[in-house]
Amino acid sequence: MNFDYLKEKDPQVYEAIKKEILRQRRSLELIASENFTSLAVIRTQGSPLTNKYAEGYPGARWYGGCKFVDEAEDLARARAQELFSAEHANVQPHSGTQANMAVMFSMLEVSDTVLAMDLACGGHLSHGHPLNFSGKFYNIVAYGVDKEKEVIDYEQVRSLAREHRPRLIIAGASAYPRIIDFKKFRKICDEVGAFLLVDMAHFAGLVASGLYPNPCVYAEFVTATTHKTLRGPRGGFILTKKEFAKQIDTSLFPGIQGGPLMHTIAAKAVAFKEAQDPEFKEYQKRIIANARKFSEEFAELGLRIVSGGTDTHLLLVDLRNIGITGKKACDILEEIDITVNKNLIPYDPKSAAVTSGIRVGTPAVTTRGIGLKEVEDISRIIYECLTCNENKETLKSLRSKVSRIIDRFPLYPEIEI
Ligand code: DSN
Repeated sequence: MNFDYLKEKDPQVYEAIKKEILRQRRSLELIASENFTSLAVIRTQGSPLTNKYAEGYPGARWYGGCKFVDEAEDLARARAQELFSAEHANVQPHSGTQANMAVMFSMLEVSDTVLAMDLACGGHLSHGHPLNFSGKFYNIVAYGVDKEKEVIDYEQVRSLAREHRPRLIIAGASAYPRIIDFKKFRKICDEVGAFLLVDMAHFAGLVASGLYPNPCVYAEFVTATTHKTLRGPRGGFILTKKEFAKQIDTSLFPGIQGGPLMHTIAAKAVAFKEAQDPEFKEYQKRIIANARKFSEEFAELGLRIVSGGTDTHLLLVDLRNIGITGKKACDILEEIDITVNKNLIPYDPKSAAVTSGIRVGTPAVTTRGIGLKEVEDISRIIYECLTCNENKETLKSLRSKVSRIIDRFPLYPEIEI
């Protein structure tokens, strides 16, 4: 696979793509929400399916000529339903946020109350940030984590639910390292007559592999993205019970989206098939094992891990005892070609732009083949980088160490650039 045609036709865009491929190759990617898709997914996304307008759903489109994109979307829907034992799938959301928006627009009136996880404790932008549609349209009440244990305080969720009587409760987060007890959420919802929405964007791959409880058993609505642990193309999807299928489909189109991205939907179908392969489960197990190893190694080096560890693909590291902010850590690590993101830790005294912590995730490095031995080495490299007072010589030597690790795990060797 190469980009020679583009090099000739549009050298500027070619250069941007080339530099990004090289950056991905030479970096240790530890952003928990990122991953490297298969070439099959990349090729499908780059196919002429991008040309087709297909507003509507298979068998009921507004345009002619949809016979074959219908086949692709039917495959994606059927595979998603099978993978997650769901009654109905909508694979058209362009992103996780739009999946959440479609659910909220279908079930809520403006100003209705929604109970969701506090962003400062790991919740997501589209679960009620004041600048997001969710925070603007709805009355958001936030639950957090227990201050000491740093895990969801289900008693607090219950008591807030009883006090505020939300129409919708959201479970799911973008920076929560522990398994969420959906059964408890279901019970609380039933007690107060609320719908349950589980946003499984981060852990969808773990759910598909049976390594995380399946929220479809408990929730009326489950939303996700396809590009995180699930390792598919960038996009979203919604799973729901049959009784809500029509409402959800209508809420997404014509409600909030126009023409679906048929090339991406076809690529989602490819990813769902890949996730059905037994090897995918082994891969997901390695993701968790690598995250646990990071957590153990960091703890041994004296760093504090939020909630004391992880059950998933990510961990939060509190950097306060080494006197460095999340923002600074993120910047210095980038100098040695390690990518993470700064992240608030629960009850963080610092702002979201600075933070006291970083979030470390293992889906992408695990895709490259990195295992426990390398994680041990990388943990030490990270620790040394964060504690070397930006010593230029040390950073140079650490960058070489990163490069030597990376060289053993080539990324997209099939792509000539
Ligand atoms: N931005 C994603 C993340 O990093 O978790 C969530 O949408």
